Formats: sequence, C-alpha cells, structure tokens
Amino acid sequence: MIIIKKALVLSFITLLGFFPTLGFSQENTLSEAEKKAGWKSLFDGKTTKGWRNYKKEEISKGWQVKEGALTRVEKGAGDIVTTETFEEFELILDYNISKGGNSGLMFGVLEQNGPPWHSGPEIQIQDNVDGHDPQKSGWLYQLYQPINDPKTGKTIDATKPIGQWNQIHLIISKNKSELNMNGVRYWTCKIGGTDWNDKVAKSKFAKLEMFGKAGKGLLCLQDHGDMVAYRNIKIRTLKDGVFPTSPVDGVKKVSIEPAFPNVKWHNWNEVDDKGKIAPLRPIVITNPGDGTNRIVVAMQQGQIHILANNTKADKSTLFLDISSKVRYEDKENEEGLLGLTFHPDYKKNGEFYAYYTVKHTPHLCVISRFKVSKEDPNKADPAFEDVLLQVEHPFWNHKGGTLAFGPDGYLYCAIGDGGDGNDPYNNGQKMGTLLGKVIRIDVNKRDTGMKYAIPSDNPFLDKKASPEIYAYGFRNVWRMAFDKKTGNLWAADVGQNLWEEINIVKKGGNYGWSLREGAHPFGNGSAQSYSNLIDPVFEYDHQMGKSITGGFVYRGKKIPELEGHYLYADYVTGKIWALNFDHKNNKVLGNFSIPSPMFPIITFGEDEEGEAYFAVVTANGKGIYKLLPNANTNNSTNTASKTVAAVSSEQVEFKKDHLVRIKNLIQKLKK
Ligand SMILES: [Ca+2]
Ligand SMILES: [Ca+2]
Repeated sequence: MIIIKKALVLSFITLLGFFPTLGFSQENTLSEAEKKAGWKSLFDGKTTKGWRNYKKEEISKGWQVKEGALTRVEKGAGDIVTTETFEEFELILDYNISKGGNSGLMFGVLEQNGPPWHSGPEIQIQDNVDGHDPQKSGWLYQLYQPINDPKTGKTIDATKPIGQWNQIHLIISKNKSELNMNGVRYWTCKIGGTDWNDKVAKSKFAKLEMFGKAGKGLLCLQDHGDMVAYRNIKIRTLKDGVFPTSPVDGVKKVSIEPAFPNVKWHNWNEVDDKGKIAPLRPIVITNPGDGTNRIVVAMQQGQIHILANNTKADKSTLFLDISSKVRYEDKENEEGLLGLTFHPDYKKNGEFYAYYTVKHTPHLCVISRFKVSKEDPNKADPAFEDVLLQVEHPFWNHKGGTLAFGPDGYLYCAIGDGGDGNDPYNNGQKMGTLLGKVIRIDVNKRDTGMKYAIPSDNPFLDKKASPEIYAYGFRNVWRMAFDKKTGNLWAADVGQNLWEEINIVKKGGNYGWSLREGAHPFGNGSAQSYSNLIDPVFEYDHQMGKSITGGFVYRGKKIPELEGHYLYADYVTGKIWALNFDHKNNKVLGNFSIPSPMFPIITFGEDEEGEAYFAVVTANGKGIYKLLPNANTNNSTNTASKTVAAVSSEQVEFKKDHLVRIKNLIQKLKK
C-alpha cells in the first residue's frame, strides 16, 4: 500500500505539466469537446458513485477515492461493477498498478451465475515486469494478444513502469472491437465471429455457457488481492451502431465548385501507355506570387503545370517535368513529388523549390532548387537543378514534404518520421535526424561546404542535434502553412490509431510524437519525458476521420465568414472544416463544418489573392475545386445544388480509385 501511495504521489507531481492547452488539465472531468462528442464520465474523482460490488447494492470500504483515483485499498474489497449496463461503447480508462499487482477490466458481465469472469471477457491489468501472469496487461485474457515487435521479435509491450499511469482505450461493437494500450493498437476482434469462437473453444472458457454472450452487460473492475487505482474513466455509447455525429459548432455555408472544369493538362492522358487508368494526383496547388495571377499545380508523379487562374482556362502548360527523377508507385503512394514553393523574390530571382523522393535510391528525399527559364515565364529551365539537402527514410510511408517560406525569408520543410508504425526508431524525439521534424534553412546564403546556411537563431545548434531542426516530435505533417496575417505556422500532423491533430509550430517546440498522439499518451515513455511537450491546438478522434489534410488560414476576400479560419479536411471521411482559433487566449472559438460530398482531399492551396482551392485524385483530371461564397438568393440555391450535383457525379468517377487508396491507407493505419 505504501508503495502505490508513493507512486501515485510521484505520478501526480510529474503530471502537473501534463495537459497544458486542450482542456484536459483536470483529471476526471470532461472537456467541452468531449461532451460534444458524446463522452460521459464513469467516475467523478470524488465519490464511488456509479459503482457497486458484484451482486451487491453497495460498494465495500475496500474501494476508496484516493487522490482523485478509484483505489482498491484493502483486503476483501471485492470485484466492482457499474450501476449501468453497456452494449456497444468506446471506453477510456487510466490505471496504476502496484508492484506485482494483478487486476482486470471485464465487459458484458452478467450477474446471473458464477463470478464475473464466467460471462465477461477480461482485459488484463497487471504489472508487466513482476506480475505473475504470462498474459500481460492489455491482453484479452486467453483470447487475443498484441502482435510481435518487428525489431525485437517479442510481443509488443506498450505499458509504463510501475507507479505510472497507463491508458486503456477500448471499443466494443458488433462490427469490430479493438484495444489500444497507451495509444498502441494491441488487438482487434469480432466478438462471436469464427476466429473468436475458435479461440474461446480452445480456452478455459470453453465450457462456460454465457461467456462473451451478454451483448449488453456490466463493466467490472477486478479485485485480485493487489493494490490498483483507476481514474479518468470515460465512456460513450454507440447509437444504432454509430458513434455520435461530429462535434461541430455550426456550418459555414460555402459553395464548392470545380476550379478548372475545362482544362486539358498538358501531356496528360487518362490512360497510360499500358492501357491502365493513370489518375491525376494534384499534390500541390500554389502560385508564383509574382502578380501574374497564375496557378501552379504539381502532380505527385513529378509534372508541374502552370495555368491562368480562370474558370475558363482550357489548357495548362507543362512548367517542369521531373517525373524521370521522381519515384512514385501507386502501391506506395506516400512517395513522389510532395512539396513545391516559390521563393519570396521569385519575380527577381526566378527560384522555386521542390521536395521529392528520388528514383535512384530507395526512400531518399531531396530538397532542390529550380529556376524559371530566361526565355519563357511558363517554362522552368529543365537543365537546372541544385540539390540542397537529402534525407534518407527507412520506409516508404510518412514522407511529409510541405515546403514554405516563412515571414523571416527562411525555407521551412516538414519531414515525416521515416515511416512504418509506432515510430520504431524513435525518430520524432531523436535530435540527430531530420526525420519527424520541421526544419528551417537559409537558401539565400551558404555555410562552408554546404548548399545553404543555418539561421543563426535556429534553436538546436549544439553538437548532438541537427542544426536545421526548428521544431520536433512530428509523425507525418501533411501540409503546413504560414498565416499571412499573424505569421503563425500551422501544421496538421496525421495520427496513427486514434487522434488527428492541428498544431501551431513554435521555434524549439516538442510536438510529442511518439510519446503522445494528439494530447494523449502513446507508448511507454516515462512521464518525466512529457514535461516539455506542446499539445495540439485542436484534435479529432477516429470516429470523425482517420487522416488529416491540413490547409491554411483563410485571408482571402471572397468569403468573409471564413476570415481568419484554418481550413482542413479528413482524407478518409472526406469532411471539411474551418477552425476559428483565438491566438491571444490560446483557445478554440469554434469548429465549423463546410458541407461537401465526401471528398478525399489530398491537399489545399491558395491563389495570389488568398482564395482557397483543394484537390482530389481523379481519373478525369477534374479534381481541383475552389471555395466560393454561397450568396443568399433563390438563384444561388439552384446554382449550389447544381454544383453539388456536378460534384457528386464527379465523385462517382473517382470512387473506384478512392477505394483503392482507402484500402492502402487502412493497411498503413493498421501498422
Ligand atoms: Ca487479471
Ligand atoms: Ca503532436
């Protein structure tokens, strides 16, 4: 008992700096965002309300609230259950277990016969080092365990050392159930499915008639004779098989229209040489910023097109084609030409910069300088390329790649963590690599022996760190952009299993990955290592979307109601939102939805006036859209519905393609 008390106190001390901005500052309370998303608390942090002993009406004195945790304090405490029953639900719970300790969380528990484990499957909760059971914490006892760590060949263990809080995230639903231990996916299963039934038949539960059969039942916390504490017990239930709808604060009535409905892309055919459909992948939409009002669209395969910023534009010019140098494969579709930006003095120096994966070496990314030709403003000089920087990646996914010049005139680049799942090399937190970082370089000067200079006020200039690093702890920033008014750097970081996040990147900041995913614990890093982490300004869970595509802060003129709002979308669910953020008070004022027919948006972009565009992958080349005001006249209702109808038929055309991508993406997310 002394041991756990000491551990608890220690944990609380180290937790003081734990959740600075997102409204998770108070243990056992729900944030506004959580309430909107349908979460309810199963423990108020002060009383044992909502819990009673199994087959009893009251709760024994063996369970008490200690330092904000529901704690099993003495012998004979007994198993406790919720006063309510649950069928399909999502549950989050923190536990803190004593040395050698053992407990468990059961669901679907019935009180008709035998002890709770006769009906309720048990998620093990125990000390993974000194616990006596070889089936470790987070395993579904006798049934499901996590996969092996590809590095060690041993079963993954994402639990933290004794005395520290661990977080279990559990979804029980008819379609698919899953468990995440400190954010790391442990197992998925279909209760009552063939695999489940096989496993049950081979387990010690085979003869128990009601095991795993309840559907609707109680949650149970097991008393295994050891000290254990629980807190932040939160649950939300599924209604008719689905979770509550997106927590939004309203709708922005913005209309979405094809930006270049008539354009013929120079040298692009829907069908390639082998007769296969070759979808157009417009991965960057930008502009040269030289007052010519042209739009530049880079394709992931390596072609950069330029065209007049006009709905009537009927053709593009191939500005530059580096596809012979770029590696892009449909089955490894996170590689290719990924970033493109024009020098702030482009009008004078004709320089622009690209980030791409090269063909000659696997998973190698480069940042290169290119130049416009001297003769033709619609052509780049194909003979000129100056490779400034190279970054080797161990895997094909998580390349990041956004390039952007800051108000300070330096070039910023977001680089992914190197790929695979769970950041296996810990690149996000490792300072000797550019993987998992936002970097900043001065392309207008050169340090000795280098193609660029390190800005003298870059934050990590000691010998152990790569001096290019500006901020760290990123997984796969998929699009970042400077707010033209405030200069803030907005970066959307794609999550792994549970959370998608939006960050405002500050110099020297640690944005958490892979110690945290969003504002939540990830993996078994020690609590001490959390002290300097910066939480996202906003996050959303995987019921709302599964892969964020960041946009930019709207500063255009056409849609006043979006002024100052950060535009972003989810690639998988196709939802689009506008986030209103109060910088002064570091607070979200509102998150608004922008109605759209489920676009798998791969990128956002701006024209010279700051008007908003986005792109989707299409087989017919018409995947670039712009946002326009939705005027309040009768006519406009017609126009808007026509637009949406047009957009919807467009959807049908690339649906097939999208499904392939979703499949790839889901495979990626499973890692
Ligand atoms: Ca147990
Ligand atoms: Ca983060």
